[in-house]
Amino acid sequence: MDISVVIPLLNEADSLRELYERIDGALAPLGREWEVIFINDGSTDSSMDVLRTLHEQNENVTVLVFGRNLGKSAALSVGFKEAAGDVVFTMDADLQDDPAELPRMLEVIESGYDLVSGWKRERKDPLSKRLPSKLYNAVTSRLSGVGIHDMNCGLKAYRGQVVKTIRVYGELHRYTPVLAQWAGFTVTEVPVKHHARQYGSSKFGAERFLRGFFDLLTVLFLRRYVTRPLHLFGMLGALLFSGGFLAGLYLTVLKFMGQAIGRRPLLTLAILLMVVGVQFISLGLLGEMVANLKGSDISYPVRERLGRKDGGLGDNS
Ligand SMILES: Nc1nc2c(ncn2[C@@H]2O[C@H](COP(=O)(O)OP(=O)(O)OP(=O)(O)O)[C@@H](O)[C@H]2O)c(=O)[nH]1
Ligand SMILES: [Mg+2]
Repeated sequence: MDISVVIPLLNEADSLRELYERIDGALAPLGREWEVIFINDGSTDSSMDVLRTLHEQNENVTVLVFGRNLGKSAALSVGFKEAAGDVVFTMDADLQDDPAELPRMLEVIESGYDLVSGWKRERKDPLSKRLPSKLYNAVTSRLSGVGIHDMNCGLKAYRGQVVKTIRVYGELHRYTPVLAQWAGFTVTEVPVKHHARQYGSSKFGAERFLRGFFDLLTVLFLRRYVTRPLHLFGMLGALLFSGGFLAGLYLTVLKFMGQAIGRRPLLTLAILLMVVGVQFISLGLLGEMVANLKGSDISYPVRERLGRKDGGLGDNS
């Protein structure tokens, strides 16, 4: 299979047929083998009827159905597992992403990149959405070190190996470029057309930005400290504890020199710092226990593998 298009959706009945037809219009002329994988994530409208018909009429349509709404990350995750393409696209189901962009993104992948992210340079969204999004993207790109403008664009292209390597769960679908770059894949972006929503309604409100930042914290933490939590918490704890210890020492000296220290605010601070310091260190040790328990399960992304020619043990090609 050359190309897979993975489409997670929630209540987009009015868009689906047109979406498929336009993907067909964009990919059929390429003369490649392609498939579309819809993931119906607990839709309550007539999306399922439309998908059933599409599946009956077209051999290259796969539909995966969740019994209830599990979220976009979960949908992408099963879609990625199902995808057989050398190149895997993701796109929104609401026709805001333009299927006509697919061939161009394919070219960029084939020119040697592992992930190409769409960049909605001219967004057809209200200012109330564009502004926070700008801020969000600036911070994310700063902290993650992945220099793209539009992290959360639904339209992306991946080399097949990328989607089999990165693990998308929780709400980490916003950060696939970060996950991919950290796994050693090359990431770039291309400006794409963006259309205003025609049918149906928006599913993500302003709360997405807050959640997004929590997820960024997760991503940053996981990347640096998942195998060595004591390095973070121990360092913090040691710092706080030493501060408290020094203050306490200072007060002890004063006490021996005959001063009363019982009413000094510094005494309270010294005690607070030492207690919190010890707690941070304990937290780090607990983290180490967790890391140790799952130590053998942590998977390190193997970028490439030149195995034995006879296809010996472990050849998973
Ligand atoms: N699998 C899954 N897909 C979802 C969920 N929520 C939204 N989607 C899909 O994700 C895509 C983007 O959602 P939208 O609601 O269009 O978000 P948006 O584009 O930022 O908002 P609008 O500009 O108002 O459309 C659409 O294809 C939705 O069908 C969900 O809970 N699960
Ligand atoms: Mg949309």
